[in-house]
Amino acid sequence: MYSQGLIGAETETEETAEFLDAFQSRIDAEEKIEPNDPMPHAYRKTLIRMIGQHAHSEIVGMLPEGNWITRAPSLRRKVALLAKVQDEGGHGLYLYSAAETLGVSREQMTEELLSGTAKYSSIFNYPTPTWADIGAIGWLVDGAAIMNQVPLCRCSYGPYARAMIRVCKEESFHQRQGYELMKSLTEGNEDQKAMAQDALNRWWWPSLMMFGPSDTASQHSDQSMKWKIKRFTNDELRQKFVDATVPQAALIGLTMPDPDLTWNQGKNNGDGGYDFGEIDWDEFWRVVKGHGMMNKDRIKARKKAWDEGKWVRDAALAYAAKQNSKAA
Ligand code: FAQ
Repeated sequence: MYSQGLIGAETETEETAEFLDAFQSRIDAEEKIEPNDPMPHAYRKTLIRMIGQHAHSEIVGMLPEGNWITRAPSLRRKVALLAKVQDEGGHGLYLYSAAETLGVSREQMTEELLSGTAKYSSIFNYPTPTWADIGAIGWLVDGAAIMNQVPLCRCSYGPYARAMIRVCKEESFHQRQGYELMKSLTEGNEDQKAMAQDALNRWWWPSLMMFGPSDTASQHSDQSMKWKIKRFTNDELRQKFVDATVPQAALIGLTMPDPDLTWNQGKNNGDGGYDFGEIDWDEFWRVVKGHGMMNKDRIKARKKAWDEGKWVRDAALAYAAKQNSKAA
């Protein structure tokens, strides 16, 4: 049972076969499920897990790029980077709000992130040692995020679907600024070109891992597809991302760090697509389980921000309590 008193807080609904069938019929009819609608406990739980992890990813995802705000090479780049990082913070806030409609509190979600019981995207556990990493994140990480999130605009849960519409518009701008940054580097001197290639080499495989385990290993995909939370499987989205991104690299003269990458006309029902090399799943699970290069730093930074923000939360609550007592 999640905290009562919040919008959408779970009430005891007996999950008879009739209730579950009626719920599935609404999903099949493409009706949106709204916070106060009855829903199976497992549907609510899946959404809290997924939206919560998504929110944490946006907030933790501010850190790798935030690392470069003070060192952006021009005012134009600094303004764009500042705006982008701020957008990611905004996405986190919409998503925490969307999760709260399911009856979980933001404090509870944050505690789960800080204690390691809630996950966030593996991608944000890689370091950003060079300026080209900012281009690679925009181009590849935001590019992968868009591929994953555009279908989420049609998610069966209304508040998540609606939050995704604005998020995707902003991610699209982020992707373009990243690609434009990479393009500028590839048009620069040999060192700048090498810096762009090195960033692509380091970010390519982790970007493919963002889509999650392969379909045979994914625990939640089948049920989430049935509930129309997910519209495509992890492998389907990963393939779409590879097919869209490989020509973009070629266009700016960069080489994908995958010797097994080959065009296969037989893929995608004859429309063609790329075969690509084996993902290092050991690395993926290591990072997901907290043993990536930056996991400890990321959680430490979030804990510091949470602890140092306590007085603000206390002051806001005290102010709200005072206003309420005046109104009563
Ligand atoms: N990292 O059964 P599945 C962004 C976990 S936002 C860590 O396939 P599911 C914006 C998964 O949670 C990026 N853990 O799970 C930005 C599950 O564990 P659990 C985030 C991962 O949910 C850009 C287990 O593995 N996007 O980048 C990962 O059906 C630039 C089994 O997996 C979202 O969250 C991973 N990569 O599919 C910000 C989008 N993959 O929970 C700043 C919404 C899987 O049972 C800068 N989420 N796991 O303990 C989704 O679409 C899905 O949740 C997936 C995973 C596709 C991520």
